[in-house]
Amino acid sequence: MDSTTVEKAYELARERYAALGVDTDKAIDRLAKIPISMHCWQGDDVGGFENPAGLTGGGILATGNYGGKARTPDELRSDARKALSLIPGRHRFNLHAIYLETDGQGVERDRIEPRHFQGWIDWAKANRLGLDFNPTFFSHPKAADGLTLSHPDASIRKFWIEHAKACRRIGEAMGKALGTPCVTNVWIPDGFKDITVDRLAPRRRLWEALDEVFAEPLDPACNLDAVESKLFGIGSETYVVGSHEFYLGYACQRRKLLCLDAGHFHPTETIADKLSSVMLYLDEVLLHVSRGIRWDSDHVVVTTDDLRAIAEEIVRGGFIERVHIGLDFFDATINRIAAWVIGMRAMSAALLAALLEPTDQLRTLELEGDFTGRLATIESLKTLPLGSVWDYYCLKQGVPVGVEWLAEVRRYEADVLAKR
Ligand code: RNT
Ligand code: ZN
Repeated sequence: MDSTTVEKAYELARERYAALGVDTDKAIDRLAKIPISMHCWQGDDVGGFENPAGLTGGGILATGNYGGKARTPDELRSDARKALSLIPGRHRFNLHAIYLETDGQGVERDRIEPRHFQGWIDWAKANRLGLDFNPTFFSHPKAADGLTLSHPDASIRKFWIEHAKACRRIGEAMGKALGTPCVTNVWIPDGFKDITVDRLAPRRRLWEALDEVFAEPLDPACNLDAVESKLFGIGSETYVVGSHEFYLGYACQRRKLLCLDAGHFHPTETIADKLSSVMLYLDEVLLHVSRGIRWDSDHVVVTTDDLRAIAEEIVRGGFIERVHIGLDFFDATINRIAAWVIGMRAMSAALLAALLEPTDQLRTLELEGDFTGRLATIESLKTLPLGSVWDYYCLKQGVPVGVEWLAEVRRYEADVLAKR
């Protein structure tokens, strides 16, 4: 797209929004400062580098066999860099413990150290990225029962507690090295497939295990702890130990970040509505922006009403500084770099749409009880020239406009991915 066309369209859009009292220049400046944490696991179907066989032992499942997935840390870094070069803004990268680098040595998960992530830290520093982190409680023989931190066997619990403690220290090291706090997020797959008699004991065990995990105080300037709930999983359809109520209570009681994953609730339940409630009780939250389809919680993020609503709630509530936005999906049926670009760009564009809303005007209508005016105005906003502002933002950020980024992904696919 030639830049004059983009600029001309932007000038008109700017006037259109100005008439509603919205400053488009301000909106794009604000947007440029909102980091989104791009998850490493879209790049290799949650395989990691611990085990050459990739994903084992259940707990999480990626479907599809699209060619060219990253097989080594260097390949994953190269793919992620390619994706980030096509996404406007300055972002973060979100790692799982299984993405460690050990020079071929087997290192058990309760023994991992910051040095196993030095390659990632150096890469993040060179690329001016913040890092976020996750202990990996799946794809492991000690998770084969479908239970980890809530396992009735104390020695298995202990193993996972030590893993989580090691991960917090790694998160701390990442945050310290990069000068921006690492959000270390705990998600466990624990649950039961069928009718569960004692729903209390596993939760009590999880509660106690978490207290051990978090016993060591860490500087919040380096590491922030988050806990993530889920409604059900494949193989844990009847009972999930770490339910929403469980972690909401835990996060409030222990002052942790609550992680809300968009795919982890009933299909008509949206995390957008939860923000204004949980933010009354919590200092900060983590979002796993995802897209649930039937039983799958992890389709590539695209522009849906739900995504728009999440962004609106973040902006309307004044929560930009208190909400850590991360993506969480994995689709192995399409080009993995494209999946990243599509999701990251959709999240950014949704934030832009929210920043361009004449919220005060809508609030006034609502306060005055003019619900007719509220609905009519909201509807009219939907056809405003958001795309012209978005294109201009991409141009200013030096990334391709429209779907032009896809040509670059295809080039990379032919030159690099096809040779793997
Ligand atoms: C699983 C959770 C979790 C994972 C990642 C890989 O249902 O959403 O966040 O997707 O940790
Ligand atoms: Zn998640």
